[in-house]
Amino acid sequence: MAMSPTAKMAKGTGKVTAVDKSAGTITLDHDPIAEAKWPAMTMAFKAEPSLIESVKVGDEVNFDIKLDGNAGEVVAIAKK
Ligand SMILES: [Cu+2]
Repeated sequence: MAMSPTAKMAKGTGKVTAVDKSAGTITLDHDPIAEAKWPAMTMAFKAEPSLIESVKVGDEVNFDIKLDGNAGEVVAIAKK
């Protein structure tokens, strides 16, 4: 998959508040992410099915995201 010129990586921490396998998303109540200039918020991220299946609602997690504008894709996620 081609990465856009604006895509960059960031690390974050937070809590899983929803997982949606059909939509292909993980919703995270995340702490501030300096690389994205984001305050703490709850938002949905795209993620591969194997990552979506690796977490459940309520998990406290560390994650890596690929940023593209105001959207992000989770590329790695692990329980704290
Ligand atoms: Cu956010």
